[in-house]
Amino acid sequence: MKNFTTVEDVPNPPSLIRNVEKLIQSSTQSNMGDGKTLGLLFFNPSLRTRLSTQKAAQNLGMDVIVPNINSESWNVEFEDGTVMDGTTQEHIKDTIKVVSSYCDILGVRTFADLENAENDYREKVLSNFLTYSGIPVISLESATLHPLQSLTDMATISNLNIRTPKVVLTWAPHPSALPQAVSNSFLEWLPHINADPVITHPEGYELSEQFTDGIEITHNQDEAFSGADVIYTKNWSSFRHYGQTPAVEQSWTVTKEKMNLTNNASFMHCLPIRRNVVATDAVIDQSAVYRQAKNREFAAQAVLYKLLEEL
Ligand code: SN0
Repeated sequence: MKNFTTVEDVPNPPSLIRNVEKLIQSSTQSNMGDGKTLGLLFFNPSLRTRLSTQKAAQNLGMDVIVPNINSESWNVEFEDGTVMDGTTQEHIKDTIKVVSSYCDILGVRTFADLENAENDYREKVLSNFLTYSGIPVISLESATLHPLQSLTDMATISNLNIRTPKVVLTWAPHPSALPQAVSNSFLEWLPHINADPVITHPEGYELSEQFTDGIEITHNQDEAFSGADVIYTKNWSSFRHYGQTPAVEQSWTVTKEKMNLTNNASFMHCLPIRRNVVATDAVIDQSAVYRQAKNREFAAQAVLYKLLEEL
């Protein structure tokens, strides 16, 4: 494996998912990463991704450097050919070339601007890292995908040991516009485990067909929840009316009453979660979210291991 930015970078996704499951069942450490340095660059906030990836690197004996790029560094210019006589001081190309010269693997969290679908979906910022770093790149969430989260989610679902679980991806409310990255990525990885997927969202919140092709979609959340084994909850803004948040009539908040329609389903969410907006306290407090968050460490460890093997 050369990079980890999409499931398409992974030669054998089921095998990588199994490696994460093995670490979930029995965590291990190794000296595979001795003398190697992981750099982590965050252009958007992070708690779990940052800490779990640092911890994973430590488990493999790596050193980690995490520059605070937003507040303690120069303002980064992302546009090519700009006359930089304004507020930006350093071009992204230069940042990448310099930071990668200190590292063996580079992780980066970019962001969706949610204004121009074309820019986001061609991964305008992340693609610079693939072009200029010269070392393996791990996506710590990009404009349109979050592969470390999805790898975690697949292993967490597989680890439930349900033969073909009914897995529901449900839209839920949120006070601001969020990217489609977590949901796109979840759908991109799902074919690599045994699952019977259903997507439910209000009209106007269709995801890109690139990710939903062939999957059952219903606007009736109750119907989707019926008999479900996993309720994977996420808000996203509209893809078609890019970044917009059209009004929704009925309540899509995940409640105890809705969870009662399921087959005692595990409630999953990538966190951070807006309590009593996305789901109620009662749902979150009895959910799989903390297990899921812990499993982020094992997903990052399995990915780093694979990249280290090929250095
Ligand atoms: C991010 C997202 O992609 O939806 C990160 C998820 C791992 N979530 C948020 O930005 C939540 C922000 C908020 O206002 O609650």
